Parts: sequence; structure tokens; C-alpha cells
Amino acid sequence: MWRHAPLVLALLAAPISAALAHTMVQSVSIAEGARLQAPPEQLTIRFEHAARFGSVRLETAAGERIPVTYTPPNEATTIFTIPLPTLAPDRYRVTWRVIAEDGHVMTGAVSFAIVRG
Ligand SMILES: [Cu+2]
Repeated sequence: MWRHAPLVLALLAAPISAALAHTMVQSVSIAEGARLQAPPEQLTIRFEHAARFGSVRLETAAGERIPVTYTPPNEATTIFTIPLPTLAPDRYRVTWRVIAEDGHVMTGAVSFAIVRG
């Protein structure tokens, strides 16, 4: 038990505000599991609190990575609008990382399919 004491003390010493500075996703423009008849031009992710952009990854369900060209804002923001390349019918997954105000990395993902209309 004594081995954990320093960690416990460190946690107790952390300011309460840091614990509240996590930011959660408020909305994502593409619903989880969506079946879209047209390729989405962009993905918009809204957060409750401002965060800094970390990374975004787009891949097919088979794991083939597709490049995304996105220039994130320099400053922390609550809304990230990521343009997507024109996607062919397939199943996709987008994974993102942002850094919350307290420095914690928050990850999220959405999977969707594009079906032939
Ligand atoms: Cu945090």
C-alpha cells in the first residue's frame, strides 16, 4: 500500500479545476453507424470546452488509411470542421485526438458507411 502513497498524494494535490477541464464531445456531424447515400464533404466535431487539435485519421473498415488534409486552428476551439476527400461507397472510420485544456488527450471515433443511392 505504501508504494502507492506518492501517487495518491499527487492526485490529491491536483487542482480541482484540472479535473473539470476535460472536454467531452457535444456533437458529431456524422452519426455513429450512419449509412449515407452521398459522401460527406466534411466532419464537424463540437466539444463542450475549447481544445487543441491533435490528430485525425480516416480509414476504411478494412484498415486502408486515407489521407486527410486539414489545417487545424492555431488556438484552442470548440468546433473542428475537417474536410473529407470524396469517398467511394465503403465503410469508414474516423478517429480523432484533441488535447483538453488540462493537457489530457481525448480520443473519439465515428464509423459510417457510404451506400450506393
Ligand atoms: Cu483531464
